Amino acid sequence: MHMERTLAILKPDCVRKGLVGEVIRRIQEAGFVLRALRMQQLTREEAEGFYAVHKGRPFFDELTKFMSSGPCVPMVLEKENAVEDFRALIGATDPAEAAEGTIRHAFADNKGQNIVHGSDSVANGTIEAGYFFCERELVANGA
Ligand code: FUP
Repeated sequence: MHMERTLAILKPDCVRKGLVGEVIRRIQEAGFVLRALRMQQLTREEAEGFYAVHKGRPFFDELTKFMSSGPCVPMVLEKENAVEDFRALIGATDPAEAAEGTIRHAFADNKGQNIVHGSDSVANGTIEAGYFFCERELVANGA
């Protein structure tokens, strides 16, 4: 069995809507193990750094303003096939296109404010986890 890690972020809209517990419940119910988690408000610069691949895109300003607008909850999740399975659990970027039963379909308002982030590849999962957590913050036996 090959364990994989992904970086998830419960975005500021998730926190504002009081959905942190409900979304974590769904994540754990789907078999993901929490290896690290904290609440943190990103500065605008940190949000720009995290989303640097989208720099120059028309939605970049709105996205980084939103992501720094309140506390978020970054977390490192572990599971077999974590990256792909987590993206299936959260659904398409645009909640209007997200499948029924997914987290974004249930809770997201629009493509910009879509409740949760999930890494899009194993390589990016490692890079993104490192953006938020150092190795000693990852617990050996998560929940
Ligand atoms: P995802 O991998 O599903 O988070 O989506 P992307 O990496 O394509 O986009 C990252 C974030 O940019 C999204 F969560 C929201 C924002 N975005 C927009 O606001 N408008 C778009 O057209 C595309 C993305």
